[in-house]
Amino acid sequence: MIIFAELKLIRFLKPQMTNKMKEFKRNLITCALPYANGPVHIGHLAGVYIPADIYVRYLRLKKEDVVWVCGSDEHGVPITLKAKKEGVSPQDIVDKYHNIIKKAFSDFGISFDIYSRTSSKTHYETASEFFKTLYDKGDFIEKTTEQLYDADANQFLADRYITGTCPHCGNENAYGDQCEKCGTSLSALDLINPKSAITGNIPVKKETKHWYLPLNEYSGFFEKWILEEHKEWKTNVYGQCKSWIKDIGLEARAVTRDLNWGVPVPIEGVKDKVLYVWFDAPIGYISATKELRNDWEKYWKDKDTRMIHFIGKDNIVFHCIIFPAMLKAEGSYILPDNVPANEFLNLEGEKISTSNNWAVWLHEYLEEFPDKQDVLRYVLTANAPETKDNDFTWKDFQTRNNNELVAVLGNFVNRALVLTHKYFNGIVPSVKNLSQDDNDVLNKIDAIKSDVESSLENFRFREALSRAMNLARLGNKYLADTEPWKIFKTDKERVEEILFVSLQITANLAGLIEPFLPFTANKLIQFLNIDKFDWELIGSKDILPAGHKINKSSLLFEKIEDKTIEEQINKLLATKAANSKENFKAKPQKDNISFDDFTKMDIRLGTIIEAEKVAKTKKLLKLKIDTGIDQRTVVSGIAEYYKPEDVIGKQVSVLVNLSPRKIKGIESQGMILMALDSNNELSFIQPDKNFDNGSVIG
Ligand code: B3M
Ligand code: ZN
Repeated sequence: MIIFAELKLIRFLKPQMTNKMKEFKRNLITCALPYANGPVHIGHLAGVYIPADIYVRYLRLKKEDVVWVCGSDEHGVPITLKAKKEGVSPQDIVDKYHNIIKKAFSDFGISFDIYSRTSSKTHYETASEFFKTLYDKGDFIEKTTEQLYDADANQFLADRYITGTCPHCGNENAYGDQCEKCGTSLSALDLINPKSAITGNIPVKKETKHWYLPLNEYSGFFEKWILEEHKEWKTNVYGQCKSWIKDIGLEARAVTRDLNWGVPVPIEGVKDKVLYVWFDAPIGYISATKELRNDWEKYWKDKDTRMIHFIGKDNIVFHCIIFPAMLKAEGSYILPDNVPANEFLNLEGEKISTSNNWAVWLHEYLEEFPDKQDVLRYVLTANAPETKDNDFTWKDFQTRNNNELVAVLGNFVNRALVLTHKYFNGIVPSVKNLSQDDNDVLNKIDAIKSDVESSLENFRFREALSRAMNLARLGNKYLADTEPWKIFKTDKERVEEILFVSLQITANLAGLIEPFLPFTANKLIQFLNIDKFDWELIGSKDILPAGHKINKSSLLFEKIEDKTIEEQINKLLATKAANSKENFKAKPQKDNISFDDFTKMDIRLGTIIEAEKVAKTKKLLKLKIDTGIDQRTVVSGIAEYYKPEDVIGKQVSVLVNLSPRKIKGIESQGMILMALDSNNELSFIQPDKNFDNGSVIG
């Protein structure tokens, strides 16, 4: 092993630091606390945890002071609803999922400094104290209002206990706190046609007392703090804040609920009320920091700390408005410097849905692709929903693995290492003087590093990754241009130079890709037989000194075959089929008709005796049918469901007195009756015995 601190470094111009980076002494990074009511999926990773992990790993490599906190959100109606559904206690639910989530994150290299939970003792104390401070200072408004109540369940219906139609977009399945379709945050009383999620009852109204945070009093503050002073926030984030502050308008928000699962309201004499989950959950960031460090206050109360919240777009209002209002009201805390929220990731064109099992679950992915954490990290970063919703497809997963990770990164590294073993016994060759071309190539490393830095510092992780991959592209091009395998016999000295340069690129890659692909970076470091090194060293031309021995290597990535991808797609298709079956709702009945109307239709049994595809169409089959009356031609739109050879000989029901119509130039004399099921499958209507053709149906 060699120690880098002892290496003589060749210094280049340092990339420009943003002013932001200079102003702060330390960083506090938070990630949305996932509800512990289910496992985590690729949407969570892509939207929040991978970008944050990249950012934090980068800061750590730069030797910045950084603390990264997260944990499970264990309160709120999503938990109690799930417990009810599974017939267990809320505590059972959070215990189960907290552990599953924590393990999934750690398996994917998500390197939180602490992954805590909001059921911890420290959190109960911290959240209660926080509320009490605001209460004692008179920061809340106490109000008795009518709220929705389910008399059968004997319970007030807050947040997700109530569903109804969203007043903004008409989605019939909006929740009492939020419409997941248009992303609007709602209050239960806004919903049209509200229904209890417990009993399905139409709720009644009943009076109850709650404590409200008067957000309206903070409008002026938010206009200045966000709209004037944080114009650099991502457009999606800034835009949503602006719409809240200017268009929707800030109103007082209740921060307590009539529930029995959560942090009890810490006011003497108040019973059966808890803190609203969105009041206690962000305080979870503070509790987690307290659990992690004795000097936690430095991270929360010193203006030299830069706080950044990584979240998904549905959490913007809570992190940009409500939590900052709480912090401001309390008075001793800092506010976030940035909130780089992402949009949503869809799966194969459809919204990821936990209830419909329309997701790629992280623990399941690892069962099928063990040791391929970095492939998923790569694909989810390259395709991250940074500025708009984006789609994860298995095909894209395969293409990016095969064409980028295998063909670019893996290919370059493998060639550099294998050739070094083959020609020089795994020893870094010594070189006398490099050519201008060689120096040009090595000088580009520092330029690529600066590009990556500037993308990372602006939270543009897709761009950062693509720029980091430019170093592997540079290496590949260099090997393709110099072709050492062709000249080894004639010009060994030149090959020494080429491999020296290639090995320096490989070593630089090990540093540059670490934030994105930590597992791969670790492998590279082992192959190269070096220690993990700081960001500062990236750009150096001699990370690997001449004479250094590298280890044996293996392939960094392997090709993913079509068959593997098909299996994943089939799994999703099976989910889709099961969902449509479960969600199938028969169409409403049509208007009544008279008996005479019905008897006008002449429906007979007939047998298909000939069948062929109608040329230049996808859907049509031309059939000859023996109707018992005659043999006639019927054109039918069933070609996507049946092959011609499969329908010959089938007895079917035919409407024989439908006026003939020309379809694609063929006269169709009747119509075959078909049934359509929940999965859009078609089926013939057939007799259960073999009957005579021409038998009347009616
Ligand atoms: N648990 C909502 C969510 O998972 C919520 C985040 C809390 S962050 C303080 O989207
Ligand atoms: Zn809506």
